[in-house]
Amino acid sequence: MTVRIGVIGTGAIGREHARRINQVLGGARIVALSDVNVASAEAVKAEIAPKATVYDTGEALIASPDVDAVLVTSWGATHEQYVLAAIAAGKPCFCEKPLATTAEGAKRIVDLEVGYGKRLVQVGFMRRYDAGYVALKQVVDSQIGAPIMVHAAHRNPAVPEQYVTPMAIHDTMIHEIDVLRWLLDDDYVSARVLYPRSAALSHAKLRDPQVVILETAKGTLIDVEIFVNCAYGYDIQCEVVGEEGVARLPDPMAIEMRLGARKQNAILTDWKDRFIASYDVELQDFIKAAAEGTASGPSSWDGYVAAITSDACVAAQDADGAAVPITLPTRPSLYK
Ligand code: NAI
Ligand code: ISE
Repeated sequence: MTVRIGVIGTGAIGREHARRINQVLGGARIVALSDVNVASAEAVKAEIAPKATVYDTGEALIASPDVDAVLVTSWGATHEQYVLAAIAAGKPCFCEKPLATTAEGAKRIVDLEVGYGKRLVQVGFMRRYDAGYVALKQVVDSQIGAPIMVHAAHRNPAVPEQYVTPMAIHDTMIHEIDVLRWLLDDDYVSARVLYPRSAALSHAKLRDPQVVILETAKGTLIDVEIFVNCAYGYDIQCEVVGEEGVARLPDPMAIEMRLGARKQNAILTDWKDRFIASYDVELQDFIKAAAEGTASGPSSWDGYVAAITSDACVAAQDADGAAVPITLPTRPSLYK
């Protein structure tokens, strides 16, 4: 079966995902596109999916009998409405992070999916599909003893002017919030935020860098440095300290050069390149499950837990270093 996919939101990542579905992956093709910026949808049609139909609204795309499954890659604040519409239509839906911009919104999605009785939603937490994180998890699960601490860093070379302090959590660190919970098979119980002095490239509405300290139910302490104007590159670091050893996420492969009296390796500068293979694997997983009318991988529940944790971290940004508790509701059996 070829899964007929519609993409809502044809900006940076929507275009990338459309490209990989039509040009890299198997089992699916893009048949529908929609964007509030119609010119953007038309451009993706012209360059990537000439046979696709451009729809006026995301709702019309979801309702179309020609569309089997939906990719939601529009701005975060619009995700909830489209995911709810896809579930109501009984169509598998891949939603980029965040699942919703509030925990209440994510809960509405969980409730609707639970009522439907079958998983239909996969959230775009692609790091769970990254070969480095998968290898790290194997070692953490079996070789270094119980995890005690995690030291992580999420560095972007630069962010747009409109990026402000809370976005460091719900736009950027949300990836660590999900992947570390998966890596440790644990849940968070509290969050604290500490700030060093702001870096020179920051501005009045962005405190950068910041350090978030998460404590888990099993007593692991996690520190995550978020530094979104680090200037030098796109750099994702993660080290797990266990009772018997330490394991570190590998850097992406890079040729070591001896050149101009220096020993050097290039560092990537863009998330598109750093996680290019992970996006391929996550979407192939989505296509496989969608062909069977369901979804796998990171679930609505994971998106909901990430939203609850994000809210606590954002509250902690204004709590002068005090711990903000994180309390999770009971996990519905659909997600066990
Ligand atoms: P973007 O701004 O490049 O593209 C978003 C597109 O959505 C724009 O073309 C915009 O016109 C369209 N749009 C906005 N509201 C819409 C609506 N109501 N209906 C239809 N289209 C609408 O943004 P980008 O970087 O592509 O991000 C999109 C989403 O993907 C965000 O939620 C972001 O957090 C997520 N993302 C995930 C990444 C990952 O590593 N998993 C990386 C980058 C983005
Ligand atoms: C972007 O939306 C992503 O998801 C990237 O992975 C992250 O590094 C960046 O900070 C976000 O803006």
